[in-house]
Amino acid sequence: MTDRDTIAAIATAAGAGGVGIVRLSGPRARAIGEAVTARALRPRHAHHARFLDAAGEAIDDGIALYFAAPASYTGEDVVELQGHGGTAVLQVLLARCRELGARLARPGEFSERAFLEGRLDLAQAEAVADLVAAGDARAARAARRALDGEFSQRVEAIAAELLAIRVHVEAAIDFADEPLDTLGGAALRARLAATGDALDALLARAEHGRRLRDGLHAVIVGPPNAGKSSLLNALAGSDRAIVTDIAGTTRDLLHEVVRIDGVELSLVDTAGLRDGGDAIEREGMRRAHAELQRADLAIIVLDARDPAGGRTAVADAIAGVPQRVWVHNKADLLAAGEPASPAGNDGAPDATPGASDEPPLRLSALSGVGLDALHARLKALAAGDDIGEGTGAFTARSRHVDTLRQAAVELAAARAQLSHESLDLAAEALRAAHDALGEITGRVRADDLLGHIFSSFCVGK
Ligand SMILES: Nc1nc2c(ncn2[C@@H]2O[C@H](COP(=O)(O)OP(=O)(O)OP(=O)(O)O)[C@@H](O)[C@H]2O)c(=O)[nH]1
Ligand SMILES: [Mg+2]
Repeated sequence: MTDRDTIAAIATAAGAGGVGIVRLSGPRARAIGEAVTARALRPRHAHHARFLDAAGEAIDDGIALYFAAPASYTGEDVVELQGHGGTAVLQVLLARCRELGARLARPGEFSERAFLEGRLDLAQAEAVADLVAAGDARAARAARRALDGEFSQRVEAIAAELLAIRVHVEAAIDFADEPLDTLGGAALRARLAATGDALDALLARAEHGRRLRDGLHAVIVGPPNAGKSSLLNALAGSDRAIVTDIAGTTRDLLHEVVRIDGVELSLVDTAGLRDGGDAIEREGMRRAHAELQRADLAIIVLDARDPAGGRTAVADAIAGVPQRVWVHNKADLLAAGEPASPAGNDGAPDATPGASDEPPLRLSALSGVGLDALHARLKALAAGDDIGEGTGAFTARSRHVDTLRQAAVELAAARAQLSHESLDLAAEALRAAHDALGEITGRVRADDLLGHIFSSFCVGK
């Protein structure tokens, strides 16, 4: 890539630090590094040097490293100047590199070049950003696995299988007079079914990976006055939400990120759901419904003294939410030993949604009694006990989940077409599924995808 320019950026975080790094990549990286240090740079050798300005005055002194293409992060010539980690000194050093012909790198441009040079595929490059941004050790481990290619390899394995199936189907089209079964149709269908299963399994793991990356998105819902805002405050450990005894206090959505033993959870408090209310309250309820559409988890808060009463108000709203935790709040108001509601009505929620949910947790947001059990349940859900650490969880993004889903839809279509002997349509659906998988690793590139992905990176990465 001789027409590429040379980019430079401060690679370390802003602010004072022990060490600060200016990183260069591109055809002139070595020449610029040698001009700054006034010495020849050997590949993979630590040179102690003074970093000089145009007048030959020392800006700083430190270590210069040179990685010759293609054995570098970007696959191009890379130079790292490691000096003292002060904002001003690094800015001066960076300015000197620009004087010598380097251009300021855009966010993510080093990783973008690594992708373009074939050092990383797209999912791996995204994992670099996810590793940098990981908020807890689990997310960091999972991003590391994605960066190591665990996710990409699985995607590519399914893509390779699809390619083989496509070849078979395309070949069969040329023998359109023959029924497919004389051309190995049964084996082909079985192979397609197995690939579909593998894709579904990968989709489930990618879903899990997306939760690891983004944290579980939990929405607190329930009838007015049940104590939703009180529960948000109790989980957040601070008075974030306004709490009053007036039904209809909360009108807007309130977002709060909480950590439970290092596991991240994004919580949203919502307006109580009921019939009627004024215009503002109705808008609040509309927002609550909309937020539930993208929730991983609904935390349904009911008054322990009358849980059945509130349940119907929320039944429709939570129907599409994948997971639910039922909370019977205000347990402190129950007389000692009193069942939470008339006998027989306090077991697992009876409404159709959630028939398989765990039994409700009885607690008091006010006193904190019973919160431990809720913490434990939320932590288990956020950590995704369904897929244990041992099986090698990896991070994934919504983009990956959506694309895998799209591939699964196309694959299902291909299976249906194949059973109707519509080989042309089956081939078309298979191609679409194959292309969708290619978008994950970047083998197939949508035009604006790269810019969109890399612009969210840090500068210098
Ligand atoms: N005794 C008792 N009172 C509680 C408990 N939780 C909340 N409350 C009280 O119940 C009232 C309503 O609490 P909120 O947290 O505002 O209820 P909400 O569900 O957010 O209500 P809306 O925003 O109006 O939908 C307040 O007076 C709280 O102090 C609890 O566990 N025990
Ligand atoms: Mg409220």
